[in-house]
Amino acid sequence: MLTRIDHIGIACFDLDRTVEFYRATYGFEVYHSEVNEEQGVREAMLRINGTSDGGASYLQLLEPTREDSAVGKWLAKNGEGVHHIAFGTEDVDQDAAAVRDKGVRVLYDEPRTGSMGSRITFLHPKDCHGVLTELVTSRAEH
Ligand code: CMX
Ligand code: CO
Repeated sequence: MLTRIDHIGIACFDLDRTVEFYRATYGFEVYHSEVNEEQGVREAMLRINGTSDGGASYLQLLEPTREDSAVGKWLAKNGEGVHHIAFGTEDVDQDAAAVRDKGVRVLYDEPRTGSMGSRITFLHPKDCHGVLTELVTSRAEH
């Protein structure tokens, strides 16, 4: 069951400058940062609030590490902005299977590693009314 908005993924050209914008404008601090080479991103997670399922909601700021990555390609085409939305679940395998059964393309056969050791998969934006959609189970949940 999807129980929260885990994060909003925001593509940017310069992670440090974008982090500084969110800090100076809203007072949001970096909760965690990492490079995910498989996804081709350098990212910063800004924790916005805790949620009733024991998880939390974040902004995920994303700078591409290479031009041919998903975020790199998207930035070249669209410029900066909202790249994807991620729903949190305690069981990404089960929810991905359920969505696949409804005819939505799930991009990975098995979930891959996301922020902070989470397990993630993606639904094709063309099957989701134009929204690239991620499903995520955070490490604490499995
Ligand atoms: N939101 C909405 N639509 C998108 C999109 C996005 N983020 N990215 C691509 N599209 C659309 C394109 O506009 C294009 O539409 P048109 O054909 O109408 O022009 C279509 O999807 C195909 O796009 P593309 O530029 O040819 O890109 P690809 O098909 O090579 O890749 C996708 C698209 C979704 C398969 C790829 O971005 C992907 O695998 N994404 C999942 C991984 C990811 O995004 N990782 C980064 C985040 C990591 C994290 O969250 O931890
Ligand atoms: Co994400």
